[in-house]
Amino acid sequence: MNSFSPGFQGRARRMADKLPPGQYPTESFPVLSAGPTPRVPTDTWRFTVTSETGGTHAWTWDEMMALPQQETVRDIHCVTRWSKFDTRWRGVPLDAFFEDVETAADHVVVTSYGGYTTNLPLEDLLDGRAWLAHTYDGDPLSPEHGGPARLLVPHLYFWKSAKWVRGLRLSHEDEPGFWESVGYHDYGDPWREQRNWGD
Ligand SMILES: Nc1nc2c(c(=O)[nH]1)N[C@H]1C(S)=C(S)[C@@H](COP(=O)(O)O)O[C@H]1N2
Ligand SMILES: [Mo]
Repeated sequence: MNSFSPGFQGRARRMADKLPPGQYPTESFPVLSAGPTPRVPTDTWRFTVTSETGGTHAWTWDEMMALPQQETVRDIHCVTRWSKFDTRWRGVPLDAFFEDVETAADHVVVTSYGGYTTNLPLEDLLDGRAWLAHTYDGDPLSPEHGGPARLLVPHLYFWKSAKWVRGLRLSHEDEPGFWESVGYHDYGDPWREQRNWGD
């Protein structure tokens, strides 16, 4: 008897198709934080979108939770080479926060409680490609993984998914964030292996 059933090979092939170059799959959920874990109570939590002209929109926790919620199951890819398949999140697609925002800017700097920043093209946050996530695998997102709420931008390396997210600042200029200013790739597409400057 063949030691690999067709079912196993089919599953292995599907897994390989899900794995970007240079990555390995993991079942665990590593914690990667550049500093201490901030504790952000939901009663003082705010999420703000600031346009390039300085206009600000802000949401309290309750206002954010009253927006249309979505569950999404995604693969995530860390530049330190682990990938985790089929992670299950609940949160608000970022499109909802831009409904009343007038902007001509193309770039966003994401800011976090604790001081972390990361930069993205605005279009990568829209059209259902990014979420403000507050629930992981059915439970409130733990502080270590960015609770009460983090960004989820699964199509880019996971350093773009800012934990303890506080706001988005729109800009005409592309301003590098925390990791991008010390050598990480400006965009960070895992399928093109954009790990570092010049990749
Ligand atoms: N605020 C903040 N967000 C962050 C980080 C961080 O240090 N601070 N690390 C980034 C990196 S490098 C990765 S790989 C992921 C890790 O998320 P996890 O700890 O939930 O696995 O968060 C990203 N978001
Ligand atoms: Mo990372």
